[in-house]
Amino acid sequence: MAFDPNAAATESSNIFGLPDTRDDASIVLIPCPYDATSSYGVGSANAPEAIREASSQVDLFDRRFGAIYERGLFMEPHPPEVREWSRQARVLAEPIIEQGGSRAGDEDAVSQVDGLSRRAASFVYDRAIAAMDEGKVPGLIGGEHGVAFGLYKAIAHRHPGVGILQIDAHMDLRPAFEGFAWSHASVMHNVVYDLDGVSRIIQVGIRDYCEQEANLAESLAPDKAPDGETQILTYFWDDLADERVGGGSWGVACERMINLLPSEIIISVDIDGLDPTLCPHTGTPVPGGLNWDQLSLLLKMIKESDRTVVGFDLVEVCPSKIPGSSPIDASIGARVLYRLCGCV
Ligand SMILES: [Mn+2]
Repeated sequence: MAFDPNAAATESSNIFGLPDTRDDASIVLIPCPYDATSSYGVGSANAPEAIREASSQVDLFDRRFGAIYERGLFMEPHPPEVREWSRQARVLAEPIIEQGGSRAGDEDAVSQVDGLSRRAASFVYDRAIAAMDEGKVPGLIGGEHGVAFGLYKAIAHRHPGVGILQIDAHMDLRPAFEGFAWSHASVMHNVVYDLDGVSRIIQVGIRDYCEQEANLAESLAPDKAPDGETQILTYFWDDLADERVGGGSWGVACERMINLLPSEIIISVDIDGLDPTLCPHTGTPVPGGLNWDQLSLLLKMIKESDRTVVGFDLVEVCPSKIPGSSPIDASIGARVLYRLCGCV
C-alpha cells in the first residue's frame, strides 16, 4: 500500500506514522529511557515511548521545513535493558537525593549509580556509531541529559571540531551534583574534561546556575580558553530578554549565535530550556526561557544557514504520570523532534 502523508497514522507504523524501515532512513532516532539522577521530578525515562505515541498526531507537512518525512526517519525499538538500569540506579540514587546529596558511607551506592549512568551513555555511543557507520545521522531521545554524553563522544570521534548548540535552562557544568559525577547537571562539564573533539559549546536560555559554573564558563570564553580546550559561550536568558525589551530583535540574536558556531554542529534541546508552559512536568522547570516561536525561528535559521547538523538530542521531556492528564509534554516533545529532524 502506498504511503499517504495526508492520512492518519496507522497503529502498526513507525514514529510520526511513517512506513520507513531502517534501510530507508537517513536519520536514526535512538531511544534511551534512562533517568536516575533527576533532582526533582522524575519520569524522563518514559519520554521515548510517550513521544513515539504522541508523534502519530504530528502533521507531516511543515511550511517552513518542507517534507521532513521524505528524508526517512526511523526510531529504534525500545531497549528494555536500559529501562532496567534506570530502575536499578534510581533505587540507589533516590535516598541520596532525598537527603540532599551523598554523605560518608554512600560511596558504594554513588559508584554503582555512576557506573549505570556510564553504561547508559555507552549504550548511546554504540547506537550512534552504528548509525553513522551506515551513513545515517543519529538523534537521541532521552532520558536525562547525562546520557547524551555518549552521543557527543561518538560524533566528536567522527566529526572532530564539532560544536554543540545547547538550549537549556542550566549550564550543566557542575563537576558532580548531589555526589554523582555522571548526573544530568554535569554533562557539559564531562564534555569539557573527558572528551576531545568538541570545539565550542554555545549555551542559550541559561537562567539557573551556580557561581562555580558561571566562573568555569567565563574561564573557557573563546578569548580565555587554553589552546585545544572546549570553548564555552553562554547567552544568559535575562540578557537576551532585556535586549528584546529594549527593542532588539530575536532574529538578530539568533544570527549572532549561529555565526559563532563551527561548520558542523550538534543541536541539544534540554526541554527545560523552553518556557515551562511547554514542558510543565520536566524535572527542574524554571520560569523564562524560549517560547515556541523563538525556538521555531532559531531552528529555521539554523536550517537556512550553511551549518551542517550532524546529530541532535532531545532530553528531559517528562510525560505526566497522572492517568488521563494532558499529554502536552510528549506532544510538544514530538513536534520539537520533528523540526530537529528538519534541521538535518
Ligand atoms: Mn541540561
